[in-house]
Amino acid sequence: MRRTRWILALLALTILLAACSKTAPQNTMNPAGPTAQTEKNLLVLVLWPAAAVFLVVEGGILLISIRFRHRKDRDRMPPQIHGNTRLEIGWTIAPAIVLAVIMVPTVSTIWQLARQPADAMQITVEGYQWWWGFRYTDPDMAVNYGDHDAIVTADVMVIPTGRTIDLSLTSLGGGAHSTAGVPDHEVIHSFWAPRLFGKQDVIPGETNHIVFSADAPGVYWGQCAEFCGLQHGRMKFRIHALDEADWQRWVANEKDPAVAPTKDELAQKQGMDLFFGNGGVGGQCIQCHGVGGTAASSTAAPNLTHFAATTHECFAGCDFETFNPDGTPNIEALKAWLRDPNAVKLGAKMPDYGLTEQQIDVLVAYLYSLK
Ligand code: HEC
Ligand SMILES: [Cu+2]
Repeated sequence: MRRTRWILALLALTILLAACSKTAPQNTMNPAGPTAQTEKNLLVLVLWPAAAVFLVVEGGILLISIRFRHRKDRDRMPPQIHGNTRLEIGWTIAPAIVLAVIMVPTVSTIWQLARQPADAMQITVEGYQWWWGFRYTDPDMAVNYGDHDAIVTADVMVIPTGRTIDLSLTSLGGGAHSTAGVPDHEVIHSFWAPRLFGKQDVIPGETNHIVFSADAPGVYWGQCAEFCGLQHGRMKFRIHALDEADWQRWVANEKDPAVAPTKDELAQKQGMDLFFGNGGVGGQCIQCHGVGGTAASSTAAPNLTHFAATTHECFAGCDFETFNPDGTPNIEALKAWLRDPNAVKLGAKMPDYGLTEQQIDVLVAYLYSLK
């Protein structure tokens, strides 16, 4: 009995102390932009009345159960009261008033957050099983090659600090698994970066919106918040807010096509040949992956045009770091991914191609040349 009590107390303490984590990149209580701030204000506003109600109700239960508990010298039943009109009217009206008052800031916040300013920057967020894609659809974000399509990234959404951004959220099929033109794996996700904005559902065939901005440069973490299958828990992303100069540099780089390796960069060149199936070997990669400025234009999997750009910190649903802490390529992580995606992320919609170590080496060299 004593032991159980100790174990329970320790468990409770562990849960409590977990709340003290210093590295809490997904802390709603630490907003980093106006949308998250507005949502937090409302949360806190409702929290206090809720806390008061909690104390009164739970305190009342505790008080009554202690005060009227069974004692040896007492009759089994204390006197029973039935029906008290004044009390009943009271506890019906009081909560109604509390709810009516709370409704005023709640409804006005809903309207406020639903506003879509005309001058906001437009980014389409695409939810796949199990990674996020980002499409920059403003005319001035078109790439400067081919058909001048939008800049597309995966895993990390890069934004300019202080600019209002209007996200259009859609759910799309993962992998090249469309059957007779009907995409598979279109499921409901939810987009959530707690320090920047609250959750919003991502529904096939619908377009939901989040309007937000980031106050300061930095990296803000987020993840899928609606169960969407096996790897839902590892469907993460990051939002990287850059200052104006870095943002301009990033945009200029993203607008350029992927740089093709020269003859002298032998490993990279061999990797590229394998990727595209030049010379008859390989070529599976381009069934799903797009590389800007080349014949690879599929949108079924993460776009790899600037896979090795420094802002592309993480890959495959941000499960793996693209770079080591010292900034060098995280070659081991990418090798493990190419050896067998399902071994490191069970269920991933990228098959194992039984690549040899030599093939993996040259593919890694090619992918890390895509800056
Ligand atoms: C059948 C479609 C398909 C094919 C073919 C395919 N991939 Fe993938 N690939 C995916 C999907 C889907 C993901 C994302 C999976 C996830 O995160 O759950 C992915 C992720 C990746 C990533 C991480 C990208 C990022 O930025 O997150 C790399 C790198 C990659 N694949 C390389 C390759 C290479 C190299 C080949 C050829 C050997 C290849 N892929 C063939 C579907 C495919
Ligand atoms: Cu999801």
